[in-house]
Amino acid sequence: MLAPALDSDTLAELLQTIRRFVSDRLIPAEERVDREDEIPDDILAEMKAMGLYGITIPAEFGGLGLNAEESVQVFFELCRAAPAFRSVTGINNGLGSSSILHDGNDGQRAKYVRPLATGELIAAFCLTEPDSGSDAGALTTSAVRDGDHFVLNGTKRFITNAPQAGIFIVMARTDPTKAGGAGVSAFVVERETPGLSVAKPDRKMGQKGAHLADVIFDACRIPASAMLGVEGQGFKVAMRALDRGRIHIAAMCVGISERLIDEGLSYAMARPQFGKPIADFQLVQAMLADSKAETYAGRCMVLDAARRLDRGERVSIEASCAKMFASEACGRIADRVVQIHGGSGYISECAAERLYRDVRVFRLYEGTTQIQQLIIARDLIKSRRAMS
Ligand code: COS
Repeated sequence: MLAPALDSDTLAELLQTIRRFVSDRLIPAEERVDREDEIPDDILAEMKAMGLYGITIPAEFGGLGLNAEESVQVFFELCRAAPAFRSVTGINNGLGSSSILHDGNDGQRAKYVRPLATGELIAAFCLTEPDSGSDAGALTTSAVRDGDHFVLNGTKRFITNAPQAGIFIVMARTDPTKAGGAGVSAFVVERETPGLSVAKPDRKMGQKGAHLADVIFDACRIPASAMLGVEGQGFKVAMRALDRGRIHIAAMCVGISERLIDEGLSYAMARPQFGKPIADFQLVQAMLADSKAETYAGRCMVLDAARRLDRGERVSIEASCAKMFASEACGRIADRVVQIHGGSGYISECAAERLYRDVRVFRLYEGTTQIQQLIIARDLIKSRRAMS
């Protein structure tokens, strides 16, 4: 059981501080970040000073040390701003630090986790490849042992924060005779390692200011001590990290859905048509009500999944349910909020237009909706078979 780090008053105070920071600093910067495709350095510095790179990282490593239930409440607040602000801190709080904390050794934890918590070091998580996306077990990046080293060759694709990252969690095949996830090992690779290069960032639909790029390994020689966990178990390292990460994505969807509802409500109450605010029309009210109900359901799912994680349960089903539901709902809500804005919602100065583009990726990354469906069904069938 991972106990809460804060008493309820201190948590409420922290959430209030983040809510103010989001309203005063992040939301006013959104339009500029979208236009310039860069988050200003002063905002990144404030986020570091507030501990937002280490929300989930234990206090002994310099993080805020929040348990999962507390962390998702922080994400609900933080993610009322454009998701790029959370994405730049996301791998430090999620896939990157959690792989090292849960599967790394003491030396790896001592070396990497503290600078991840402060944001001095940025992590990237390298699973996807040009020919291996949903079928993550088909990855072909190879890690061939050479004495007390491994030599990495291959390309990783769509790697969030690759342009800024100082360390890369890399899943690579150490045993080419084994198919699928078996034969895959995980490594922590430092950016300065010869043979590692990062391509030009990809241009993309939304989440401007958060960057992704290919990471290329060309005869990249790393010490064998860079392995995370046990040889041949790297696929499971990635899957366990994704179980936790998907709860975070679902929490982001809930936060941004709340924001979208605020935007829709403000516009509907201020915009008169046919002699009264459009909020007084029942067809508009139905869109707001459905959006609120779906967001509330997503919030309950995220909190339940987080509590189970804190109790040490395996949460593959709950994480996939929450990620699938909250990301699909968020897509519907963004669409409704553009609809409420009418033509104004199609204009780039409008927050609804930006957020509509930003949230599309939630149904794609850390596993598409269809992959979440496969995981839920796989685990249901597996547990029924185990009972019979
Ligand atoms: N926790 C622990 N172990 C897990 C696990 C989890 N969440 N999920 C799978 N495993 C284990 C399985 O138990 C199995 O172990 P054994 O071989 O010892 O029985 C092994 O890993 C292989 O699992 P499985 O057979 O389910 O693997 P598949 O190749 O069929 O994987 C999915 C299928 C779809 C689950 C996987 O490829 C996936 O998650 N794809 C999406 C990847 C993704 O999200 N990419 C986004 C990029 S990262 S930002």
